[in-house]
Amino acid sequence: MSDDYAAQIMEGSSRAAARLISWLEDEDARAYEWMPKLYPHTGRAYIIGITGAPGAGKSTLTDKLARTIRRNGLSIGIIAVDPSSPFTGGALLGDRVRMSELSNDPEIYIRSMATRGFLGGTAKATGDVVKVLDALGKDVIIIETVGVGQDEIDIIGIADTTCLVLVPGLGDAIQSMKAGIMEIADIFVINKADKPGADQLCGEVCSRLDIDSQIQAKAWTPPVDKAIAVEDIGIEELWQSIEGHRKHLQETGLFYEKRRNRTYQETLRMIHNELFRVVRESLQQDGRLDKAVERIMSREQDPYTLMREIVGEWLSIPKSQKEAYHEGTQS
Ligand SMILES: Nc1nc2c(ncn2[C@@H]2O[C@H](COP(=O)(O)OP(=O)(O)OP(=O)(O)O)[C@@H](O)[C@H]2O)c(=O)[nH]1
Ligand SMILES: [Mg+2]
Repeated sequence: MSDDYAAQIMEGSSRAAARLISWLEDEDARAYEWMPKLYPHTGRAYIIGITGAPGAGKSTLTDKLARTIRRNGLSIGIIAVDPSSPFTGGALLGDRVRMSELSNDPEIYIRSMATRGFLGGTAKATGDVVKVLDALGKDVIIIETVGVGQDEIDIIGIADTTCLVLVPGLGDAIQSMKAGIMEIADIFVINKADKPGADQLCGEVCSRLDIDSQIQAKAWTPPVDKAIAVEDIGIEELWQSIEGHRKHLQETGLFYEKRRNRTYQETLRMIHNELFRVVRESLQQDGRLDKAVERIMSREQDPYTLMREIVGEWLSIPKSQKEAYHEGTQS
C-alpha cells in the first residue's frame, strides 16, 4: 500500500514521518488515523531532554552530543521545540546541525517545531512527535527546549533523562531559577566553562544539591558536568552521565514507574484536550459563546452561572440516559 504511512514510517521513511508530523502540528484529522497504528511500535527509544535559558548553548550541545551518540552506533531523532533564537542571536538548531556533517547522516532526523501559541500545549505535540520518531526506529530522541515558561515542566514529563544547561555569568543563577527547576534536572551541565565563574557556579549547584539531599534522601544525586560545547569538551562525560542515569532508572525500577506516570498524565491530557475541543467546537458552531459573551459584557449574565450551565448540559447527557432506563423499568 503506497499510502500506508504507518508501514512506511516503520520501514524508516523520513518523508512519511515528516508528513505525519506536519499533520500533527496542524491537528489534521489524518494524523489521528495513523497514530493508533504506530502506537504499538513505540516505547523503544530513549528520550533525553535538554533544557536551559535562551542562548545557554543547548543547540551546540545537542549537535555535539548527537555526534557522540552516533559514534556509539545509535540512531537519533532531534526535536527543537520553539527555538528562541531571534532573541539570543543563536542559530536555529536546524541551521546549526545543517552546517555540520550530521545533516547528511540518514540515521539522524531533525525537526524544529514552532509551537508558540499552540493551544493545549507544546507537550501534546511534542509527545506525539516523539512517538513518530520512536516508531521510525530512532534509538535516542533528544528534545531541546527553552527553560522558561511552563513548557519545560511539560518536557520533563516526556524525557527519561532531563539535562539542565546552566552558564556562568548570568548573575546568581540558582537564586533566579524558578522554584522547582532544580528538582527537574537529572543532570546539570555547566556549559561555557571557558568563561569566568564556571567553577563558582559548579560549587553553588553542588552545595544546593547537598542541602537538598540532607533534607530528603534521594535515590539519585544529579551529576554536575562542565562542558565547553563549542569545543566539543565535556560531551563524552555528559553522555556517560546520561547512560549512568539510564542504568540507574532501569536497575531501580524507576524507569517503568516514570513511564507509567507519563502514560497516565498523557492519557489524562488527551482526554482533557478532546473534551475541550468538542465542547469548544459546539459552542463556536452556533455562535452561542459569542452571544453569551455579549450578555456577560453587559452584565445580563455572569460567567460563573454560564459555565455551570454549559458543563451541566454535557454532564446531563448520561444522566438522562440513566433516567430513561429507570423510567423504562418502572412502567
Ligand atoms: N564561549 C562559549 N560559547 C558557546 C559555548 N556553547 C555555545 N556557545 C555559543 O553560544 C551561542 C548560543 O548557542 P546556541 O547553541 O544557539 O544556544 P541555545 O541554548 O540553543 O540558544 P536558543 O535555542 O536560542 O535558546 C552561540 O553563539 C554559541 O556559539 C561554549 O561552550 N562556550
Ligand atoms: Mg537552540
